[in-house]
Amino acid sequence: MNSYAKRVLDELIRKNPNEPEFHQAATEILESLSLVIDRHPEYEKVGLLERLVEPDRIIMFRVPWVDDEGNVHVNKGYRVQFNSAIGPYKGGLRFHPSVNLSILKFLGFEQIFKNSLTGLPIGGGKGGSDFDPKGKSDNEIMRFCQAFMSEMFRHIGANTDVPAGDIGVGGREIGYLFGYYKKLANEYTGVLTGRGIVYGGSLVRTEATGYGLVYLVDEMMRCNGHSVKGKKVVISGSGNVAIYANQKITALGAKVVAMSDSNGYIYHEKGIDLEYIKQLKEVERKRIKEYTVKYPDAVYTEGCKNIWNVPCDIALPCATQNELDDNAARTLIANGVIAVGEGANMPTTMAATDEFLKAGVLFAPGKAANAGGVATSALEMAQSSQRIYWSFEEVDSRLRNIMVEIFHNIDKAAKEYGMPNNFVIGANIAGFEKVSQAMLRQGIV
Ligand code: NDP
Ligand code: 2IT
Repeated sequence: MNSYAKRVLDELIRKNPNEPEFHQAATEILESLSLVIDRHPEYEKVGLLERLVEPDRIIMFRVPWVDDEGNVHVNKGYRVQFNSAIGPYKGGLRFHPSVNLSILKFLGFEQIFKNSLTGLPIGGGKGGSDFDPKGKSDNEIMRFCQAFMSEMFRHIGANTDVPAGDIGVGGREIGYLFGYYKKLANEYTGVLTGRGIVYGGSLVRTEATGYGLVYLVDEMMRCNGHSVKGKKVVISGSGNVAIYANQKITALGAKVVAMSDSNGYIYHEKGIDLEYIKQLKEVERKRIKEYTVKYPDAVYTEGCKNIWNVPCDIALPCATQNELDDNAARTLIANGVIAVGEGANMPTTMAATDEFLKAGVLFAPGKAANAGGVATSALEMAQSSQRIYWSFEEVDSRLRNIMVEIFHNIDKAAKEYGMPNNFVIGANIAGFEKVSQAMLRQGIV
């Protein structure tokens, strides 16, 4: 690693102990950027990396709310405003009991480079809460969202910071959050994305991350002499990203044979019935285990990590960070996997990523592969500012073009730096380019 990058990483680890996910994301990115830093000694003179790894600000707050029985609960709320060099802070909100500062800093840091890769003017941020939406009534969800927004509203704005969804935050939550923001701020602006179509949202935003993932994987495979058509696919997760990745890759002629939730996974040799998954997960909010009630020929296995034992040509991890380790990677490789596309953020451990790269598996890293969600959020912002709506076809075709362009940009960067087909390095370098230039020109801020 370049000595300046190494010093910044060592300092980061020393100053931010107990943040393993943030260390992991920073290590991968700073290692990749070493190649660029070697060519640009001027970055060190202006402390560019020190400023890049330190968030602009972190907002932490108490979220008190009352459940249906009248009991008072207190959760932690966060917004990490990481970098605004190329646009207002932009990134999702995650509601999950595992949420802590380390996870939100890793997500916010990744978001800077992802958002830059989209080619659109958006900075990097992330937020959320350790609140667990599972098993809560709609009224409890609404009260929690209102309590969360009653603090967050003073820190966000259509030109300042524009949150969206992530794990545990979908259309229902965005609706409650937006309603309360509007009431507190007394303004109707595009302050959140992922809004419902009837109150200012964009068509395709719901499908965007999953569709975008498949557009990028399809292009990566095509450029390397393969096709998605006829391939066997395993997708982890059964949330927003997983569902629409399944829908698009199935439409392109592939067969999805396994999906999961945090309890376990289902294997259905005939191909997963996605409409039934949508009914179970989006409408009834049930466990994936229930799939076997309608399809007794499908097999349910307890424990989500073992989903990677299912042989496949394409693996799409779409659940959460570090869900695919080096053991799983070796199993997938032994079973002949051709391509891996990260729908989730950092689902593959560093050791697993190394296994894929060593084996010559086509590996699309999350900050490129799942950028379709935030890219379509930026298209939602553009429509909101102009107070117009684009058709489904218009947004979908822009999304597809953006994903194809991202693939070619990361491919080009990888080649330029002598690392062909290493899209991890390609994505980190291509994402850094615009942000670093913007930071240089804006002075020491
Ligand atoms: P959802 O909440 O809609 O779905 C999450 C899915 O992942 C569920 O099936 C959930 O299972 C599973 N899951 C969550 N946590 C864990 C865990 N600790 N172990 C195993 N499985 C888990 O979230 P999304 O689909 O929106 O997000 C999935 C991933 O994609 C995340 O990494 C997110 O950051 C990333 N992403 C999302 C984007 C978006 O636009 N939504 C954009 C880009 C990336 P269960 O129901 O049991 O909890
Ligand atoms: O990780 C991500 O890119 C998201 N959760 C989507 C963020 C957004 O602002 O649409």
